[in-house]
Amino acid sequence: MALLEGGLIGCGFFANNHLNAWRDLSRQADGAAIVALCDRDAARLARVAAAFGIERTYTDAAAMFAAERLDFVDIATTAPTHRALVELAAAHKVPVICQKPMAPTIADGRAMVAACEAAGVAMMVHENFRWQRPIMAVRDILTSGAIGRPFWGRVSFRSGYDVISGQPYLAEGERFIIEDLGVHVLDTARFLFGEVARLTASTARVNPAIKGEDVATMLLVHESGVTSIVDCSYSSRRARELFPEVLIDVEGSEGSVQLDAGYKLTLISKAGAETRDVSPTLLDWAERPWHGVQESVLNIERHFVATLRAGVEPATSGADNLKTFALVEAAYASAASGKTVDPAKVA
Ligand code: NAD
Ligand code: 89V
Repeated sequence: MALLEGGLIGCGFFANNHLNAWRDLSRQADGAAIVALCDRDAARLARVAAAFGIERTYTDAAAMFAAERLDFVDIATTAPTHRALVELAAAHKVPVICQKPMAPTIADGRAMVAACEAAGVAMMVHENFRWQRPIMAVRDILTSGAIGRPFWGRVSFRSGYDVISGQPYLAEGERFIIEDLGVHVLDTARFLFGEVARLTASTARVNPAIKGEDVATMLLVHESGVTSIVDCSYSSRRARELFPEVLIDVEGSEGSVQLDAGYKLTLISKAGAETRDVSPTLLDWAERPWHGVQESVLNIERHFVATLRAGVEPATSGADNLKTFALVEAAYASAASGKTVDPAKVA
């Protein structure tokens, strides 16, 4: 079986993880390889191309699409460029995996999905948190029925980690934590508890050196009957720094499951109490504390390739991710108005 051949656009901070994971997948018979690289910063492009041994390079995405016959494109630029690049890929009938957040506005996100649908190409959003091993372990327990019918949950990310030093653009936007990190935890809540009927949010900016909010607390009422609390902070000074761990707590009619610090999972069910270590794998190119996120990049890319080969919709397709985007918009609207918002009514 031939490897699928892709191009990658955007050789910045996070792209190393994409490229390391693609290199792992190029060693699988049914995997994929990146054969062309693009970044508008020529020096950075040359550095990354040399590091990964990729010879075909472009400083202009349109030139890459014109010259290459790609099976897919991986877009690893920041959100303001996503719509134009996804529309370019659609115009060339090239399937896309595009980093989160999908776009600066939900209108842009809808246009991106429409462009790919009209072109008949797959579009997946690189929403990788639900591909983290510990989060998948919680979901497996919920779907197994071990805790009965879930009725309450909490998905929590609280950290004082200096994420701005690696990603300085995060300090500059009117929006910060809900758009950048909250999108992951809101997607995790959807993944675990299903679609959301109502959402209420409160936000704060604690760090004066950034423009947007760095703390958010959200109350979600899910269509399944679960009520969940989704909270995130980059201004938490705590005894133990947990970046980038997501902690999860779920209660059900027959038991409960908790994902605690240090990737410790505790299951209470009719069978009794059980504790498991659900630590992510430390891949040979990964480094702590990022290893869980890095493993999820490999998992999501593997899923994308499998769905392309099978011709089926990926789990976090563009259409699916619009539902998570609606939660982000609902959270900002609720925080601004002080009212509860129905995500289905987000304009
Ligand atoms: P970055 O600014 O470090 O890198 C972006 C790169 O894209 C830069 O090298 C820039 O020159 C290039 N670029 C921008 N527009 C371009 C264009 N039109 N054509 C060619 N090159 C272009 O950004 P980053 O921190 O690597 O983040 C990239 C994306 O990854 C963001 O959307 C961010 O939210 C996301 N991200 C996701 C995770 C995750 O866990 N899923 C983690 C970190 C970052
Ligand atoms: O950029 C991001 O997606 C961040 C993190 C660094 C935690 O992955 O949320």
